[in-house]
Amino acid sequence: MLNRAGEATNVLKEHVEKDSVIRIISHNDADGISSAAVIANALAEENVQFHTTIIPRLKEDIVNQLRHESYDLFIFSDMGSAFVKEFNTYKKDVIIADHHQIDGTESESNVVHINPHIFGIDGSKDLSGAGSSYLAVRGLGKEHLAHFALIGAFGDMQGQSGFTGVNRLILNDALESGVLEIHEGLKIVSKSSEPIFKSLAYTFSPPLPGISGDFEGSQEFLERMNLSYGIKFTDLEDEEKDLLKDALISINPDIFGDCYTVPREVPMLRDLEEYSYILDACGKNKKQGLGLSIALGEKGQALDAALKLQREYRDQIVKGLEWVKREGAVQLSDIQYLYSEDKVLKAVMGTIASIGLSVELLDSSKPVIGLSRLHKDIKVSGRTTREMVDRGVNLGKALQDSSNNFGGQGGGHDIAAGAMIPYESKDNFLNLLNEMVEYQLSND
Ligand SMILES: [Mn+2]
Repeated sequence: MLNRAGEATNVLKEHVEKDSVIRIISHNDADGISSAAVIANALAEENVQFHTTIIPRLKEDIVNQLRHESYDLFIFSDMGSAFVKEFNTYKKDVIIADHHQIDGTESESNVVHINPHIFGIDGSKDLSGAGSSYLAVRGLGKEHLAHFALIGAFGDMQGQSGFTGVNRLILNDALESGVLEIHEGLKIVSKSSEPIFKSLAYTFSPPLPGISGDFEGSQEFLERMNLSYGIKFTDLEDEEKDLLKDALISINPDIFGDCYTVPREVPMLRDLEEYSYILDACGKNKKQGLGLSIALGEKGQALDAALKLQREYRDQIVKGLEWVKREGAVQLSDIQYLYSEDKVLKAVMGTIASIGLSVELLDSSKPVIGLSRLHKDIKVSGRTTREMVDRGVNLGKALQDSSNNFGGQGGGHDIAAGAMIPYESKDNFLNLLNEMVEYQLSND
């Protein structure tokens, strides 16, 4: 795997020397934006010209359009592994730095394909797209950019219970280069920018059942301890902080632990996990360019705009979780699903499926399928738990096969995946998916 990344580094070096113009295409989630950031920061430091585009999904028409663009090197990050066959016929060099499931196509000599799955490494937990991207530039002496790989990992829910696999190697790079520090603390968000009841309600990871995503629950929790919920965490007295810490630990011990911080960053971006939430909020609100420019060093107004987006986005998630709490999911024998045509709920469907599982609003013994109607199609987001994956569930495969059956498209990771299906096949699709999950569980 590191050898393969080294091949990519050599290709990059060649193009740096040739003064090539490079095209970067990346995904619009926190991991994808971090992927683009690590590569773009590295190239900018080498004074190379590049052009970055962040897109929600790589599709065949985009792949075939790009081949005609006059760039010397194309880099696809946090996406691309599904299109090796097409890249093989590009007349230019291509680097794929991905971690999604692969189809086994061998790459031709113009393509360097970095993907943990090729090497038997689990791309859903041990390496993110930003991690693959970081490995491609690491050999250019870019260890001081390693934290972007970890921000991407957090974005894809990989660092929340500690980093494993290749992510650990990257963590060591970040610590050794001095860009990152680890210290113990309460892992609640926006300690110095939001009133404490919101800090707690906006803390989704680690999950605080009864508090995460629940303003009322959070206020009641604080009132029971006689803490004034309207002030900021940083304004609490030391003994109040201790009281709060003990009460939170009794709900979820993971709430106290290692915090990963980049001391040279502005306060708002200092915590890696919060940094990933900000990029996520930018991507989800179609402001991926804003996220990328922040990651490339822009501050001031860009940060204010991102903070506003983040607040709106968090309020949408809270609204979504309140809806889940009120309505619950529709149960089939082996899956459960959420369906909405509401604009706000549709935008956060995948997120509330994940958080709904982790804060125990949803039954964790069945995968959750979030369905959002988009005109004639339905966007499908599937989420499950590590326990279900260990019992045989592979949502990436199930969503790919079931959506293909109705002329749709899908795929992703075993634990989290997505698809797009025609609206009219909704019920048949759900029944087929249910059968597939049932089959996966009975045949493991
Ligand atoms: Mn990713």
